[in-house]
Amino acid sequence: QYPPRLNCVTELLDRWVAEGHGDAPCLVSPTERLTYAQLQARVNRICNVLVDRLGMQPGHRVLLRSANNPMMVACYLAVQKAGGVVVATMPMLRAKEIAYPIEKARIHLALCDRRLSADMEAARPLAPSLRQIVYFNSDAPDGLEAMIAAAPATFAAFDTACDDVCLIGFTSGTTGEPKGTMHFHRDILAVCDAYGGNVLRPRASDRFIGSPPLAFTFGLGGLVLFPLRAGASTVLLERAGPDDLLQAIPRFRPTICFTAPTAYRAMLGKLADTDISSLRACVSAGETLPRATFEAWLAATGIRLMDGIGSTEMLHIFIAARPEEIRPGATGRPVPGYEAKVIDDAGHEVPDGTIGRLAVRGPTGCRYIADKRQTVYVQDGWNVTGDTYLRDADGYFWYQARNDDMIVSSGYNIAGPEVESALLLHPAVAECAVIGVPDADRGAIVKAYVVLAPGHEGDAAMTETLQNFVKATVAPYKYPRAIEYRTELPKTATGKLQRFRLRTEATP
Ligand code: 3SK
Repeated sequence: QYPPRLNCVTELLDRWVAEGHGDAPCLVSPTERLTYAQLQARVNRICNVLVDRLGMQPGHRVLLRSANNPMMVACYLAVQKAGGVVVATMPMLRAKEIAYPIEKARIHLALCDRRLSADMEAARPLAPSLRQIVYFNSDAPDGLEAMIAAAPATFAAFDTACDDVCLIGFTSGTTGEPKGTMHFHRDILAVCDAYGGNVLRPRASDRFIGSPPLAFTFGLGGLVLFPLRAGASTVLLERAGPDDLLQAIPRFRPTICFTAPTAYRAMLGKLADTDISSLRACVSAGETLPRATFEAWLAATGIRLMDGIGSTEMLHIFIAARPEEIRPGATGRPVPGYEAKVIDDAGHEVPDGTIGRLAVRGPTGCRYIADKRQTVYVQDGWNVTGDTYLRDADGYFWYQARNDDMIVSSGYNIAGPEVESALLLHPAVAECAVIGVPDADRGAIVKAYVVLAPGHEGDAAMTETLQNFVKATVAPYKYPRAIEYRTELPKTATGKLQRFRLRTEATP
């Protein structure tokens, strides 16, 4: 579908300026606004600096470290336009976690927001491959802004092949040890055209907003790739918790929001004084969307949350539904261009209505750098994502659990997330995680870790109330026999619950 020679930045950015769309708004932040033409000029200047002053060659991998802001986006696009490979890292990572991708991907050059310099510098001794760090959002004489001031504002995109790698996304998933996933120039356009073009269908008049970091491909797609592919604009917020989003929405009047179910849930109680009428579409991913959150958001805003499942390995969302096709509680159907099926442990497809492992294939797919887990993720040409699903007779996929979140108790299969969804329907529950813990009689029992909403007490009476509530909401055998109250739950940098940490604690 894509030409053999392709640089994705030509299609995402240069094309718009060439077609007379250069004066349209592109990047908006609380401190800066850039049109397409202004972004292109900045990207070109950075390209010239990368090539002429920093010695970057096509194929070189460049580490990017920053919160979501216009300079981060300009650096991201410049590395790819000059033929390099972006390796973006979550802003909150510490020295050891920064050193890991540097060594794994053998990175020589880092572009880093100066406000993240402490951990970046602390990573240097742990990352011998790294030769140079250039800081941006900096007024230092050797900072990137000083370097680009004198650089030309024109640059011809490097003539990359459509299957040259342009992005390595690191994922720690929900089980530890990070893996680097490689993506091609054509993959970048493929996710825009598959999910963006068929499901989200943005227009040039749209304005995107959201919370995920651009280092997480969910955020990269929702806040950079999809808006730019559509000629639309995007709001970049360095701090984008639920309260920050609720402040920014009336100010910037975005039309499309990308965030996680927990953030929608947190915003729900605070909508009364906030004008969010500019929003027309809200995408929820990164974690499964509890039906209660879908219903409550619909009742409060009139908007049907668009659930989706993606992965860093697949680059973006591969199962979802258009708003008019949503079945509350189901993730959706394969995004056009992707195929999905449910398989058993031997890899055979199971009949509709049977719970099994999700396998998917399409225009994007998993390519780990030097990692034995490649053969676990890709089996017989299918990407086996680690999620347990059921497909119904109409082809809708219903999330059950991560494969390791299924609890077998007294012979019953219990999906931890289903019990979580039931608990979340109770107004006293702010957040929860459900795991199986070993039990001499039952093999395992269901245990819930609960963060209570303000004003509630985690005592024996509350435990009984929540247990009875779950018994009345789902099949009674699924109720949590143990409940522990916490002030917070372990999560990955991208906000996914790390149930494995709770399992490790519970099974020393
Ligand atoms: O669901 C996810 O975790 C995800 C990961 C990468 C890109 C997109 C999504 C939704």
